[in-house]
Amino acid sequence: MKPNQMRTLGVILSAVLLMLTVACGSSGSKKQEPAGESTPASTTETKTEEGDAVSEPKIVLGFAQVGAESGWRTANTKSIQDSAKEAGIELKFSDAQQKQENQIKAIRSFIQQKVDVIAFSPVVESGWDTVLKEAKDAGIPVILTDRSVDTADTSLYQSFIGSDFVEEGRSAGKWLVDTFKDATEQVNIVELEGTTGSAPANDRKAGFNEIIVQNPNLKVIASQTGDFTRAKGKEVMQSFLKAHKDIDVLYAHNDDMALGAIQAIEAAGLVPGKDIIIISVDGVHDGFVAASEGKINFIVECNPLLGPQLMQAVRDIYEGKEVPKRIVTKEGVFTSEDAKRELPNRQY
Ligand code: GYE
Repeated sequence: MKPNQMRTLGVILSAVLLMLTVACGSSGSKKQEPAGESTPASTTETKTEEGDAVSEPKIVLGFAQVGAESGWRTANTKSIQDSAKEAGIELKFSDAQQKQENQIKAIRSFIQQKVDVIAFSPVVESGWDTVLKEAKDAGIPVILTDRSVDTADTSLYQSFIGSDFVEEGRSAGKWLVDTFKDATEQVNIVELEGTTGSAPANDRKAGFNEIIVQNPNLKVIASQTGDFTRAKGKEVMQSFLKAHKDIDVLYAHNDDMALGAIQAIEAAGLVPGKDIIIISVDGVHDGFVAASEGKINFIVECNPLLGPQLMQAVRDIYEGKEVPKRIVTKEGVFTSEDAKRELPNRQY
């Protein structure tokens, strides 16, 4: 039999089996439950030792992404899509456009579709208990990626894979304390915060503040959200520049806001990286370019390539293996000099 005839036969056999399963009213094991939605697209064709083609059910992962607000997010989405493909996992992907209500809707729809595993990067920290309980009651395991949730009941998720944002804030603060260790006058800092209520905004602020108190000259004179976007970063920096004539340092919770702010600083006739020292977090390509040009003085890396670790955890959970409750991503820090050297090696 030719391979395509074989495939057709496989599909027909699957359909017959499916009808039988439905007719018998079998609810069976977890893998049989979503049978009503099984299509040839959700099976992987493998060959037995004799060379016969057999269809295996594919793991179905529902992923509710935050949005497409930054270069970091674009790299993160690509990593998840590429690794799902590589791992042979069927990905149902939803983009919440930075809105919690959209993420909740997406998670509810994944529950209805009876996906095998749900993963998401919560746009804000609080307000997840109800929908997570719905997933738990439906027997669908949940993995948090990138950002965590604020809940007293940690049984609502299996694992959290992502960076330590408090540590990132501390790294930014340490570099600043060191850079201004000989300052004799007040150093005026403005802060562009990430999305209000999000874990990286809360934690990067907290970690930074925890460290800069070591030097009483370091003072945050203004702090406002730029929602992790370039456009907002530019807009808020413009208003900072209007309100304060003596800004020494900008601390931006991500590269995109720093890049927007750089446009505002240049438009005001100032030199980014010299007249105003700039620190940001992420280390995406455009941030690295700005750092290698001396416009950003210090970048704390936050690795967006979480896809491979996520797919591994999805598979492990599906197969009933134990996964660590917390998986921390490894990352570094870069000065302008480091950025110049490292730029050709960056993957995103
Ligand atoms: O730093 C920012 C993105 O959650 C770590 O979200 C992520 C942050 C990242 O929009 O650029």
